[in-house]
Amino acid sequence: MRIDVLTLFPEVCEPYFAASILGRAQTAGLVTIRCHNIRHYSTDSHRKVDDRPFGGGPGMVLMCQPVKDAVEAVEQEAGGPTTRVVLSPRGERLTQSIASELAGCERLMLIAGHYEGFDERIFELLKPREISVGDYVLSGGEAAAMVLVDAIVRLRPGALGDPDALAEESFTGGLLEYPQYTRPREYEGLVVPEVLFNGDHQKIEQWRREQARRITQERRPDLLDRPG
Ligand code: 9D3
Repeated sequence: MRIDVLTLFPEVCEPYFAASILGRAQTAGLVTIRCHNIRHYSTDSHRKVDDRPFGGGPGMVLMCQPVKDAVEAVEQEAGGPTTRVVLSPRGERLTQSIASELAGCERLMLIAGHYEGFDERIFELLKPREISVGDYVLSGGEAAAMVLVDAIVRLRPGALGDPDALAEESFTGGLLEYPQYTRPREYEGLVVPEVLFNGDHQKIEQWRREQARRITQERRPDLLDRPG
């Protein structure tokens, strides 16, 4: 899988993609992630990428030219058409099911703006999917792109060190995590539940399922109402 990220701040995204699971997935050849500076594609003599909105109003608007040219140049480089995604507060809210769908793409292009909207014609020309990472305001799409890449890459076969981890996730699908403990057995008078020591793995599984259901009921009853 190849993921290209178009952004005004590639230097912010690159170290994130180089670390931990994403870095290892790249070293292992499971995924290639490339960041590209939209500014490099501006044909303006001052490398301008945004301008004031027609009709007035606050903020700046990302111009069509640098974005359109960047997408076309990078698609050439990537070896063909890509599934295009613009990170935008007005997009559909990211879910595990959307991440899973995008993890099935062989070529992905993520486009992030920074504290500004896109010229609407970018959407008409590029026909991207628009994705938001939640109902709060970020100062740019970079953090959202990092979230999306992370959610996607860990779903690719081999990306997680332990193949049981993904299976466990889909098995307990939709529930919040059960309580976990590690050494020591007692800390500041707080003891680890006895059931975890009796060696009865069926009992342990049952306890964990009950706990996961209880915590989900308490904190996110909405998760129990729907599948996935
Ligand atoms: C209508 C005024 N603002 C919309 C809430 C303008 C605006 C603010 C901040 C436009 C873009 C941004 C930067 N945010 C993103 O690019 C973004 C985002 C977000 O802010 N929240 C959740 N998901 C995302 S994905 C991209």
